[in-house]
Amino acid sequence: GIDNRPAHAFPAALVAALREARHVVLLSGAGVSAESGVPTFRDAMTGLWSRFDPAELATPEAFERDPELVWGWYEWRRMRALQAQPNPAHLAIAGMSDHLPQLTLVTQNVDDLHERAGSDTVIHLHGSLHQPRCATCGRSHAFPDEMPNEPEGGRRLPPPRCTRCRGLIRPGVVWFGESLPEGAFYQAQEAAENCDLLISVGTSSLVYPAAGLPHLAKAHGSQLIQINPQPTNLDGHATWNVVGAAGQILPALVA
Ligand code: BV8
Ligand code: ZN
Repeated sequence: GIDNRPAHAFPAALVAALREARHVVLLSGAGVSAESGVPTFRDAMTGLWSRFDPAELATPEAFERDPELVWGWYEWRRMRALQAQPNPAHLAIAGMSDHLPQLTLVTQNVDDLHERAGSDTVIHLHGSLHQPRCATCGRSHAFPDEMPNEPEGGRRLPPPRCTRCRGLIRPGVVWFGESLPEGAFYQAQEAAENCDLLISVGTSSLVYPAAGLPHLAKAHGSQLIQINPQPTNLDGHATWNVVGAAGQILPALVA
């Protein structure tokens, strides 16, 4: 018959840990959306954007100083996310909640590909490209249906104005120096403290306080699986490092 063993042979102890886990936390980063064609955060500076440092643009100061440049960058990223489709990693994660006693999905990503893959409860630690709001009064803003006119080469785009107070509309993401949505981060911490397995997928583990969650889980006795094609700061802390792409590894892991 056809050999239907997963392409990737995982350590038996890892497979057992996943099978026996009561509560799994999965922490996803931009690497999970990479195979959907959404540039990872540190690769989001391709083409004309490459002359900018993402950490420079993803700040309230940058928006204050040049709202049209920052809005143009986010509209380009939103357009890329709208054009993208969930990949096998997102689909495998959506399927995990069906056969695990408890899965808490925590993402650093600002796209909605987990939701579009069928994950129904997604904790967004860094907000969303799809929930813009007024920078002055906080009122949420509805995007027009049609695709953003892609600022092909990173053209400046004037942000829309709030219909209530005429303030500038800003992206619904958490910028560097801004605090994370309290409820989301509290829920993520709770889950990390109570899980018995945390799977960190597709993140460079550089941005805090999100990057602290795997350490918090370990400090509370959880085991830690990292899935990433590259080495990260988490390597020395993971119980298992699975080197590979999320879209290859996750479907094999949950097969
Ligand atoms: C806060 C939204 C204070 C915007 C983002 C010095 C030391 C420590 C901390 C700090 C410091 N100086 C400043 C800080 C704090 C700062 C921080 O951590 N800075 C870092 C850079 C040092 N943190 C903050 O400012 C946070 N806020 O601390 O507030 C405060 C406290 C109390 C009260 C008030 C204020 C806010 C952080 C949130 C910033 N916003 N995103 C936007 O997206 O534009 S973070 C940004 O980076 C991304 O959104 C993403 O969420 C995050 C992490 O990126 P990754 O997801 O890891 O993506 P990356 O590209 O880095 O890596 C991709 C990985 O995937 C790679 O490892 C790659 O190998 C892998 N990969 C590639 N392909 C695949 C793959 N993996 C699997 N499969 C594949 N196919
Ligand atoms: Zn307003």
